[in-house]
Amino acid sequence: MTAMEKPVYVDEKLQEVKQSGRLEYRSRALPTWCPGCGYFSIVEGVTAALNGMAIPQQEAVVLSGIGCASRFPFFVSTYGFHTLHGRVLPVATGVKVANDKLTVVAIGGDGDGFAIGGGHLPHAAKRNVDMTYLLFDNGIYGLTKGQTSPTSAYGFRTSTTPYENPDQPLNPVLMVLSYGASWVGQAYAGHPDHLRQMIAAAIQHRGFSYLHILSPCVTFDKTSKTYVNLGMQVRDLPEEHDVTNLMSAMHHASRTSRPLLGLFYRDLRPTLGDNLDGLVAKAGGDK
Ligand SMILES: Cc1ncc(C[n+]2csc(CCOP(=O)(O)OP(=O)(O)O)c2C)c(N)n1
Ligand code: SF4
Repeated sequence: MTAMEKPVYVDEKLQEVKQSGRLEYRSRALPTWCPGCGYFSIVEGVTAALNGMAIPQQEAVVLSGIGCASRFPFFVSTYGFHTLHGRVLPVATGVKVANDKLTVVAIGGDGDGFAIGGGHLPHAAKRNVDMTYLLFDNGIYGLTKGQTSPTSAYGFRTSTTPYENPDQPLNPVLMVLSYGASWVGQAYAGHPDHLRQMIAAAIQHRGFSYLHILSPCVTFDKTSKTYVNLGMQVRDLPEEHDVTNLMSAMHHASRTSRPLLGLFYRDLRPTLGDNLDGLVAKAGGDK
């Protein structure tokens, strides 16, 4: 496979691999997340998507920041590692620039990606680095035992906001659309089939794909983004939504009381790798 071609997800391929008992991409390490954590369905989704796309294991790299979400690389048998808190995107960009053939998946939580790491996302998006960023949004800092995060709901009580969160939450999907990401989608850990399809579609996209995944923290959030509440709130993007229409995507993203699931926006344009190749050619060098 060359850097220009992207692997295609085929459901039959996944079923075939499952029946043969050769399911790859599962590491021997069992996830250490709390029972019921939404992240379990994300690891299933990523494993299934990579198997269904038949990406050679040695060509996949999964990187993360720090947090419960960021434990992820331990649970898949690809290359990969924890970077620093909030710093997954610059490291993932470096990996992709060093070897354009790799399928690069970056992972982090809402604290990792939108608090300490919030400055990196606009640059990865506008550069159109050919990689996938899976953002696990539980609206809380799970690993450090339940503090308010940038996506915590207004009025949410946590150890750092015992009298209610006085801040409005960020709107990550709207932000990433405005940053110029070339693929933006939203999924929910409680809808595993749709989640798997969205993960596969994000990885298949040639360019910077951002998948926002709503996922309950069952240990530190008993009242806000629970399975019951999210299950009642989420709904699909309207069928008539045109995924090439940025204004329509932003309009739908701004309606946050009922989070919409599906593909908001897709744009095919040169990636960072394409642009760097162009520069090398102009300078008269070899790739
Ligand atoms: C530089 C630095 N600052 C703070 C921390 C402490 N810390 C570790 S994880 C984390 C937040 C995790 O929240 P999130 O990214 O939402 O992931 P979750 O644990 O909810 O999956 C913080 C503040 C750290 N590890 N490094
Ligand atoms: S603390 Fe929350 S986010 Fe972390 S593993 Fe447990 S349920 Fe999941």
